[in-house]
Amino acid sequence: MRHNGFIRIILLICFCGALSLPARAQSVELPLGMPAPASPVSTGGAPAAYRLDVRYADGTILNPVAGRREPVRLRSYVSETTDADIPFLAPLIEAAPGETVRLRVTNSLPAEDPSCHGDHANVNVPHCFNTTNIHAHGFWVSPSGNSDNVFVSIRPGQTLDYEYNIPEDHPSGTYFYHPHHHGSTALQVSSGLAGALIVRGGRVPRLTAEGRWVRGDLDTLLKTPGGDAYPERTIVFQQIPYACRNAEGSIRVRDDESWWCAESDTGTIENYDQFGQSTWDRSGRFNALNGHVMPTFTGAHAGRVERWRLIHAGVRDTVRVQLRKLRQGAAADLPDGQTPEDRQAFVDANCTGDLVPLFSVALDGHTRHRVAEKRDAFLQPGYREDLLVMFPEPGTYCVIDGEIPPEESISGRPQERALLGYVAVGGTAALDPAGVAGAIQAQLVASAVSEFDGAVQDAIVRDLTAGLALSAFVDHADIADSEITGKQTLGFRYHNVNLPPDPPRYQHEVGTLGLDIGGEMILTNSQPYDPDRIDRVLALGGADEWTLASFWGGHPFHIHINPFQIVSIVDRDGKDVSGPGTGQYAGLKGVWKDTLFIEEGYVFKVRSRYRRYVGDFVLHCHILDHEDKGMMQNVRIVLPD
Ligand SMILES: [Cu+2]
Repeated sequence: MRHNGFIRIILLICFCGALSLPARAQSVELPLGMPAPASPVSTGGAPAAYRLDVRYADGTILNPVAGRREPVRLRSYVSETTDADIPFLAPLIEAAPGETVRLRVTNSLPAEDPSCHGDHANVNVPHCFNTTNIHAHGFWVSPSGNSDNVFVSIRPGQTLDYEYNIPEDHPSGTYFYHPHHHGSTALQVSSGLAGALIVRGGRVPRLTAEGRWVRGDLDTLLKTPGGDAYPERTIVFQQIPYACRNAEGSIRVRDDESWWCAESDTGTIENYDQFGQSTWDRSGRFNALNGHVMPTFTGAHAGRVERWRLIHAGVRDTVRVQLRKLRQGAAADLPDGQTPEDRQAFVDANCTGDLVPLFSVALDGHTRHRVAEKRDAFLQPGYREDLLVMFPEPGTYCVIDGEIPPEESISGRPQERALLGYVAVGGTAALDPAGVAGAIQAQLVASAVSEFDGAVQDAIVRDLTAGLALSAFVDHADIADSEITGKQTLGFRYHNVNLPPDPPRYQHEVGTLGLDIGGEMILTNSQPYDPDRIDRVLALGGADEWTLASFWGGHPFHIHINPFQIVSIVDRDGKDVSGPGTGQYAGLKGVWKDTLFIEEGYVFKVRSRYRRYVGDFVLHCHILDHEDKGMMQNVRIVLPD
């Protein structure tokens, strides 16, 4: 949010008392950079399961501007390993292809749920905030029964045992879980009900007699010559828009509409007035990384490859991860400036090193065709990205949320550069930053030589030497023109359905695409969600080409169960921006994903094949309050005929 100087002076005069600025807040050290793993427990004669208790829990979240940790009371997944200080970070769950993952989810939220009373004739008005369920985001499993079925309602006092039968041929990779009960999804996910879900695979790639790949898991390559997995950091990004309310129940706001909490307040998320286009900016909250605002990740060594698994588990901010070394002599302070511009000035003054190159190996859990060297990881809500990171020399590095132009951000507003945290890097290596790519390549080749034999080793080394190709590890075969059996079109919009002087009431819709008489693309059949309507019937065994567009604002498209392969992304000037280059879509051509930001005015083509699973599931916008308000469709996969 942009303030002029006058407003800033007023702010300082009016709110110094309320803010009570003490000494600079300290950064929390996170030695491993992983959420605590859940531990499976016996469930009374039944097979072991991970227990997740959905309940209110008290914790604190650092607000560097207020100079203190602010108390919060949020709906949380509580398990045996929950850290009492940060209960809103759900435990990490790991699984393997061929395994059955069991989650015993108990809803211990209060039965008395005022949001569930009254007339809910309109299902697209948020409601029933204490009713829940679970979605395994990105999992290729059955959408029915007690598998990845988002039509289930777990009401207060109820328990459901989920079972995900992960097929033998499920890709290994980075996924996440969160509630998906229409009407309360955004409120619950934003409260911290989201956790990392990692599938680890040990399938070694093989070559057929004809010289074709039987693909293996990238995990089998990302090992040191000693056979240990590269050191890992799994970083869950959360945006928890807690608010404090006055006696009348309104959010405490300053004259400029920014939010504040009194020292005796406890922040909560109890209403959809905490979600909206400008609310994240006005909230003054900060991204939490594994439950902590601006933590310092430790344990890194210069010249050593790490695997970072980034998970965007928030709903209201676009995050553009960049790494730069902290200026020599600067302290790793937490910026506590009153405005985003003040805090950006801190980043610009202190995080002055060159951008550390990042090497992207997977998106949304799916291994890329080749390693992509880049300078930022652009994370929209629901995205995951796996990176190889090598710090060229020891020292402290800033983790930065880079500047974002309005059309590329889900808020539709410009975002200033912000500090997300630090990494403390030890060791003695001193690489020229331009030499990092060569060092990563050498490490991967050494890993291949150590892990694989014979013709497989030769082919993988050849691949890595030729532009870091990963052909032996790509999970899905490309969808060729000849495989396409049909077409789907989809458009998002929201629009004001009340005329002045009524307050704006926005209707959130999904439709199909058509052409007007002038040949311009238009939205057709656009409607808000109807739980009783099946919007699309798809044939098992088929493969469709989808054309996607947005007609007001940008919206992250997410579809459950089957991922899609990106064919082209054409900008407003008619240029395909999914090839090599810079920007959030660079290098996406041919990549598999399950969530994709549909920027307004662009045309997206993706392909998806419908394999193995029949049943009903959903597609929707991953700005989850848009989903709760109707930007969702029911999809059914049936046997042909
Ligand atoms: Cu949306």
